Amino acid sequence: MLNILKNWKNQQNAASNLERYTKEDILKGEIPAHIAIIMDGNGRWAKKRSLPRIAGHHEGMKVVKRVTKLANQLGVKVLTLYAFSTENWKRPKMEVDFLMKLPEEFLNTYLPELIEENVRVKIIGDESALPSHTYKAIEKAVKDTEQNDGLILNFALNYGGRTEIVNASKALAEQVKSGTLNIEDIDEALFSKHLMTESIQDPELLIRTSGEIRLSNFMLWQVAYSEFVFTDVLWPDFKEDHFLKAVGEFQQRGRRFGGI
Ligand code: V07
Repeated sequence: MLNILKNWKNQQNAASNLERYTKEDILKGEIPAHIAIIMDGNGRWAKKRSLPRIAGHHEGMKVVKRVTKLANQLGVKVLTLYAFSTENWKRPKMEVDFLMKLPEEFLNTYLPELIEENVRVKIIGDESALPSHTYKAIEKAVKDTEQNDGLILNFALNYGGRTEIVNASKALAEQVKSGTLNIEDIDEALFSKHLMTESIQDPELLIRTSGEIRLSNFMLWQVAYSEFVFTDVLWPDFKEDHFLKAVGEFQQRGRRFGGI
């Protein structure tokens, strides 16, 4: 009985924000193996400071490195970050051009450290449509980190969730048409293998920053059973404390998969 009361009290403290989660606290609980993040609020962060939107994107890039380092220290296996959606091409050309230079700047600055930290870089999304300078830098990073078996830093770049599902359907339809696959053998496991995440497990935790409460076409299939944590913090302000708090919130939730 005493334990029940203690647990209840701990939960109340955590829920009421009284408690600051430390890395040590978080490491005592279940660490989500895969965390996905919609890094929103870069433009708004810049606007608040009367800076151009690109200044927000640039600041956001630095946060990517900090969060990657902490996720790796916590023992997270996969960190998927929504860096550029298929809809983002509609932004002003100048902003798109700037965004397409960020992967190179990020890798020029941080790739040696990522290698040091045993991080493996992966990409989901249609890379073929990226400018060749962007594509080449990313491919080099993917290749240079192929042997690393620490955290997988998975960037969603020119990614769209519906297109991903449509493409998986097309691939399976082709196999049925050519007689190499029976319709009866299509199940969720096989379908999953034809998504761009392939062998990567589904995220247990999805975080979206900046107060927007929607999915925006991100990992539609994969987040079927994920816990969602939404925070008002803008991505460039999202620091270690906020990341620990999101994981702490995940740890407080009872995960049931529709069972009891
Ligand atoms: C981008 C910074 C983070 C906030 C969200 C938008 C702006 C890192 C990358 C990146 C991508 C691939 C890669 C290495 C780094 C990136 C874009 C935008 C397009 F291999 N941050 N970041 N790519 N932002």
